[in-house]
Amino acid sequence: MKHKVVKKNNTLKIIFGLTGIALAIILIVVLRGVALEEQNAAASTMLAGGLSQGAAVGEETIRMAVESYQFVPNTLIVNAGEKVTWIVDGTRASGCTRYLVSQQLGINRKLVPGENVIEFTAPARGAYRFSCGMGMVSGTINVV
Ligand SMILES: [Cu+2]
Repeated sequence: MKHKVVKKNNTLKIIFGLTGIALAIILIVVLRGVALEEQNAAASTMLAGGLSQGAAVGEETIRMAVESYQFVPNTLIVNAGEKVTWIVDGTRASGCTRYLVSQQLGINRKLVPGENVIEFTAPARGAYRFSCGMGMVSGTINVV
C-alpha cells in the first residue's frame, strides 16, 4: 500500500513537471512571436515613411496620367505636411484636360506631352478636388 502511494505521487510529480515544461515552451514561443511582430511592425513603419521609394522622409511622389477625358487614377492619397511631387503624364491630354487646376491646392498648370512635375506641400487632412480647365473632368487628392 505505502509503496503504491509513493509511486502515485511520483507519477503526479512527473505529470506536473511535464506540464510546467510544456507551458514554459509555449510561453517562450509566444514571447518570441510578439518580439518578431514588433520588429516587423518597426520595419514596415520605416518603409511606409517613404524609404521604400528612395525618397527622404517627409517627401513623397504620386503619379497620374490624363487618359481620354479622365484622370488615372482619379483618387490620390498623400500624408499631411509632406512635400509632394506630383508627376502627371500629359501625353494623351487634349482640349481642356491640357489644364490641371486645383484652387484649393493653388495649382493651375498647362500640361505638356510627357511628364509634368508639380510640387506642393500637402495641407491639413481633407479631400482636395482638382479638375481640368473647365471643371468637367475631376479627381480628388485625399490628405490623410
Ligand atoms: Cu474639361
